Amino acid sequence: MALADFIADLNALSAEADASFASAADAAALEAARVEYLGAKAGRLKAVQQGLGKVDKADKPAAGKRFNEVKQAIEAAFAAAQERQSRGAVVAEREAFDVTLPGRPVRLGRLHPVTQTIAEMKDIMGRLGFTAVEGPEIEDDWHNFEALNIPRSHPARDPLDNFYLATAQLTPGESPGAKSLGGKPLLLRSQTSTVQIRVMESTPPPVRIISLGRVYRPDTADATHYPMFHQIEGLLIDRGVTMADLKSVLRLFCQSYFGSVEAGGQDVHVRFRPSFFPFTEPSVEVDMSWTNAAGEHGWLEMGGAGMVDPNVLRAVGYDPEEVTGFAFGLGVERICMRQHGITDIRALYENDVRFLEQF
Ligand code: FA5
Repeated sequence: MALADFIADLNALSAEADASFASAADAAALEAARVEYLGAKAGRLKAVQQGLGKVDKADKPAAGKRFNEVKQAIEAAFAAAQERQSRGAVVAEREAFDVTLPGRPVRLGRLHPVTQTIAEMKDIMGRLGFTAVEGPEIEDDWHNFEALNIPRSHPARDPLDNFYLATAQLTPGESPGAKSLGGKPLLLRSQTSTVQIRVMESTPPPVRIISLGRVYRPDTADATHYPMFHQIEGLLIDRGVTMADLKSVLRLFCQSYFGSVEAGGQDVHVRFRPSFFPFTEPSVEVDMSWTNAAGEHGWLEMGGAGMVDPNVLRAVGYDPEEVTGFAFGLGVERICMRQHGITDIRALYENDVRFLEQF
């Protein structure tokens, strides 16, 4: 067989294959064309290859080279046709999009019940003239204990009752707070009373603030305790402040928070029970009366309060002969639970959307 004839056959086949791939209407037609031209057993390229054996010996290298070129060209034409088809399928799908279909509704999230309670508390206390301030959750023992009149020997400072941090890891420069601490022990604050000290250290009297935030204690979790919880701290310092002011503010706070919801317009009462806190003198436990939907009456323990101890005023540079003040610290979760009838504090932190979306 002459080389020219062999090459003419190859060129003709290549042109036919190109046309065939280009005109294949769908994936099935393209596949049929592929089998016709490139099929391993009975493909037409295979048939032309058999002619290679009949080409004159001297022409064989040139014939073989041309054969390989054409084979690659046909394979490339097939791949290109396949690519065109799949791109076309995507476009077709996009064009099939029905713009008249109703959209998928976006599910709105909502604030966590504790966050809602905090916002309501800030709102009520704001109306009573208290400014909300923040304090750090990692504290030194000066603000968490020492300045609050809790001496080194006090059992409240026991490592087993607090989350101390390994201060050795906090070399100066590693954390913004560490530098000024001079290697003093650090802990996750166990109460928001720390913020009283921070505010008084940086502000001359009069002071009228609240602080709401997380505190941490190694308490075993049960229906009313959690190792992380929130407190609302209140502090009022001025000339001539008395326990009567404390009681009035707490009663107004409780009445605003619960009055319309639980008591159905009934008066809300606040009860003080004698207690002890190193940073207040005298100190009290604060209870609030409540009536539930079934008309049952009871007392809810809210937290601690008292008149700021003169030692604390002195520690921050105030003159206890000049000014007096009161402070209180209430558990936010307990109040939130009472409002919504939640009976187990753990439910607030299990992140079960079926529970949380009810509030
Ligand atoms: C204090 O933390 C004082 N700092 C309160 C205070 C402030 C007194 C200012 C005087 C002046 P106490 O440890 O009792 O007090 O905690 C206050 C409230 O936090 C409790 O009444 C309770 O409502 C809540 N509480 C305490 N431990 C937990 C806990 N593990 N889980 C949830 N709530 C808690």
